[in-house]
Amino acid sequence: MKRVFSGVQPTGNIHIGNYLGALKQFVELQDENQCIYCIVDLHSITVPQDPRELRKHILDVAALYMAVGIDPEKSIIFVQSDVSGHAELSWILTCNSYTGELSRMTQFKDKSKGRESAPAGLFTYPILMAADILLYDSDIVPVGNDQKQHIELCRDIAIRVNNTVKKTFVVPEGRFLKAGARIMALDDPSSKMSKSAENIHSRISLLDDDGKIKKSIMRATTDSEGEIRFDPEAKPGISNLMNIYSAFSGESLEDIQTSYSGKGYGDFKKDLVGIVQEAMAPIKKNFNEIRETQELKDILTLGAEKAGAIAEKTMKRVKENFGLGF
Ligand code: ATP
Ligand code: LTN
Repeated sequence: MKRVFSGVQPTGNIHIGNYLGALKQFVELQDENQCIYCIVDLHSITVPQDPRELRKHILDVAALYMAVGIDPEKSIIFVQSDVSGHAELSWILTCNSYTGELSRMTQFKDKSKGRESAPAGLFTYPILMAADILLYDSDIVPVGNDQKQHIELCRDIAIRVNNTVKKTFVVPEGRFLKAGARIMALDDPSSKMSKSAENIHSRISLLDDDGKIKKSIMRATTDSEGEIRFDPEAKPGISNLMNIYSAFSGESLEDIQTSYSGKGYGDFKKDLVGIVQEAMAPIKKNFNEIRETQELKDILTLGAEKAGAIAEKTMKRVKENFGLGF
């Protein structure tokens, strides 16, 4: 059995980009692997958070994990700050990382753009992510395309430690889905769909009601050509919508193109509204059933115990290999 690890930040409303890029894979992988899914609250404080909102979002993500189909009987679900090994290993890896490689991370460059000085946590964020992954001897890391560079860095750090200190870490691999790996903003197909964008119609959150889903899709940016054809370069708006259609329906892009030949964007969008509404309905129902229960907190407590036991073993090995302690 392979070990799978991934995480989502509790920073806002999880959207269909997060779902199609990451969460959908989490569910698919859990039958044949040992899966560990984390709510990465330590990552979220790289930017200022309101403490009350943060606590709320942590439970929201936990409930959404379960609402999309992650089964706590099969997978471990836990909160990052509940296992101290993440922060501990992160420091050890920081001492084996270089400012040069961190400076090349495009996410850091984007998030620190225009600032004279950026929070140090934003800079070292990928090291904490590497610690998350390496702490569990993970083989596979399911994520969206935007995390490719971070996974590469994690591999580089693992290989470096294995070569220069002692063979300590499993070198993991990223896993990316074809159709959902990079869902773009509905109002601006040149930037990725994001939790933090100001315009709420740029994204569809998993808990949006049917009216909001309809509004966001019907006003999504397309082009003046009116032809439903997959061409991300020339027609990024409709291509993004086709990707979403394909990821939710399971139909190939070619089949979608054929079945909508001669039809207009209005018809296509109306059908997409139905598909997305139908996919979101059970998620919302499941979420509402679990979100306010004690069971949810119990699952996180048990998850932290299970994750903590694995992490402890790794930390013992790491400390021994580095000569830390006595
Ligand atoms: P956002 O930018 O929306 O705030 P994020 O990338 O900062 O999200 P997370 O919430 O931790 O951070 O992302 C969780 C998972 O969702 C990651 O695997 C990430 O790659 C994936 N993901 C985020 N946005 C998209 C997107 N637009 N398309 C596909 N996958 C995405
Ligand atoms: N950086 C990731 C979230 C994340 C993660 C991880 C993903 C933190 N630690 C470990 C996979 C494995 C993001 O999506 N922004």
